[in-house]
Amino acid sequence: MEKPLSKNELLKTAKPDLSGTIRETLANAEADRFSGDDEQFIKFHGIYQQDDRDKRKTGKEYSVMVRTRQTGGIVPAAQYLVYDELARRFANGTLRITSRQTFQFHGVLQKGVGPLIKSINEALSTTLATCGDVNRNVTAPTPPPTDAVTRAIEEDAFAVTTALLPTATSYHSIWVDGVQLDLGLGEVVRRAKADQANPYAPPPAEDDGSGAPKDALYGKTYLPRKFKTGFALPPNNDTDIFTNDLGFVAIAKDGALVGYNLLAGGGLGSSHGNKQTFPRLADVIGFLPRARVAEVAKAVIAIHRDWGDRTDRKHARLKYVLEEKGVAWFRERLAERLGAPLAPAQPFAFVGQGDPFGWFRQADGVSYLGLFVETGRVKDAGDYRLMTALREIARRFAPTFRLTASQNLILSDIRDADKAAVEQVLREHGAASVFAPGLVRGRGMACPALPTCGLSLAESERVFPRLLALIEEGQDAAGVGGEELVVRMTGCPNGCARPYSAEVGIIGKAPGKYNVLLGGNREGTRLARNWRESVPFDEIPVLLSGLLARYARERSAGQGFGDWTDATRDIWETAAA
Ligand code: SRM
Ligand code: SF4
Repeated sequence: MEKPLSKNELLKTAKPDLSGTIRETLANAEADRFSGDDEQFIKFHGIYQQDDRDKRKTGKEYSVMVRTRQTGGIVPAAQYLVYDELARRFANGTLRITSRQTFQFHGVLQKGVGPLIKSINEALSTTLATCGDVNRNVTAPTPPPTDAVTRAIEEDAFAVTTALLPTATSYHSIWVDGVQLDLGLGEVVRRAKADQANPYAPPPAEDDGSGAPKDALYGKTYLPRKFKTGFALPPNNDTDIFTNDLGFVAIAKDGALVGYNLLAGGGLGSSHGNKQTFPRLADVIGFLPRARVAEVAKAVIAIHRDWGDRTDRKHARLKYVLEEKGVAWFRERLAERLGAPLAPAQPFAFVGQGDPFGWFRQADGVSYLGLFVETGRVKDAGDYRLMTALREIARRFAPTFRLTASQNLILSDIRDADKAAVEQVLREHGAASVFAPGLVRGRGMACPALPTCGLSLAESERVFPRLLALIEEGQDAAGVGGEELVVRMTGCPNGCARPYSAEVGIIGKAPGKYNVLLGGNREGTRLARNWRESVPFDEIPVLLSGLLARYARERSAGQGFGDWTDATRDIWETAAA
């Protein structure tokens, strides 16, 4: 007997324009939240219904999280200034850089969501399809382009973004068209616009004569599940490319970008105790010339659309299609859509991942500055006033903001003559810690978890700085202080900060308890695996200190901690005992 479609499939079928009853809820001055079904529709509009989990004992306080789209993490200074204003006016006063190079606004009350989204569009971005069963933000290497190859990758990332945007006609009619706003943001928004077109304008809906608008790529029921696309330029795997559903690894020759190796079928989410769900790294499928990048991206999306599991959302990602049907099958389906098979993949190698910190030359007389942003949270807290400092820098020096896939920030296009003044602004605002975080804090990532994430089982962002400080102490005691160590933490096994591709992954199991994963590598090309389960938070640094001491004694020259743990047999035998 055929399995029934999942509830979300029925919702999409009933309302392919994804409008639900969002309009009605917005018009109801009494409503403090979106209804059950609308909680699914609003995701396609870049919105998640949340409540403050710290306050649940005294009743639910509803708000939403809103996610923007920033291809390759690029945010012009004028757009940043709009976001900064919106965060303070409508959200919780912070901006959260995400692990996919976007910004999230947390704590937005029902009344603020309309003005917030309208203003994001006015500032030439969008929240369309940053969540939901569609292609999400397209990631790309963060450093600003410095040559023909890096410029071409940036162009292609935007081309793929445009090619994969859904039509979703209700988005613009609900949030943008005809919505009158006077937020007093006039000058800020005018500068963001500067008569340019929005790079995230969706494609026109196809008219199939039935009267109902149809999306040429996504059809009426979109994809079976979320879909993630990224670009990487070896040797730095800063976008963690193997964890994407669709990855393009740039292949350059003689200073020119000749094309991409196609990767497909990566994804990390899993559920505790459900063996049908698991993290998976993408397979290398073949090589394509640069000119075909958008066409190939659409073909891969179409395979997910047509073959992904629409009966079980926990089994609906493209990774399960690849796992079950195999790479040869996938190559055949792709060849059918493209008219011919792809050429064999070209050799490539990653040697590491992570962001640059400090000053780097970009062009004659122009530099960029890599900044460490602890757990991606741009905020003012006590003497640390990063949010105010970045506002002043945006106003005075107008750099391009570039959000990294490790939740950090690059400010590019800074004139050499302004370097000292930019640095001074950060120091005067108590943010000197942004310059040289070291190779543990600078490589670390944690997901938001409590109090905003409805799925979290344990703390993450709020306890991560303490955990890393203790791990650094363990490194110092072992005599390996200052060495690179990629530690990532999440409040549940969904893996939003990609702990499965870290050297040390810490994954929430229950309040105060975590699974500890070891054996991933710095290049992000090997998955970490479960080492110990349900470890109390305070015991994690103690256990790791013991391992670090052994690592310092036993490692071979140049061997990273992840490689050493992967190869050290008795660690895994003890774990199994
Ligand atoms: Fe994620 C769901 C936050 C990157 C896998 N993710 C969520 C939600 C929206 C919770 C929810 O559904 O109610 C989280 C909102 C928390 C909050 O309060 O902000 C959330 N995910 C995040 C962010 C903000 C984490 C961060 O520390 O930066 C990242 C936003 C990225 C963006 O800008 O688009 C984020 N999420 C990821 C990644 C990493 C990546 O894409 O590189 C993953 C693992 C890769 C993957 O997709 O397999 C990831 N998030 C998930 C999953 C598991 C999906 C699965 O296949 O099982 C969920 C749950 C779901 O979809 O049902 C989820
Ligand atoms: Fe929430 Fe889990 Fe994602 Fe963390 S990993 S943000 S707890 S869904």
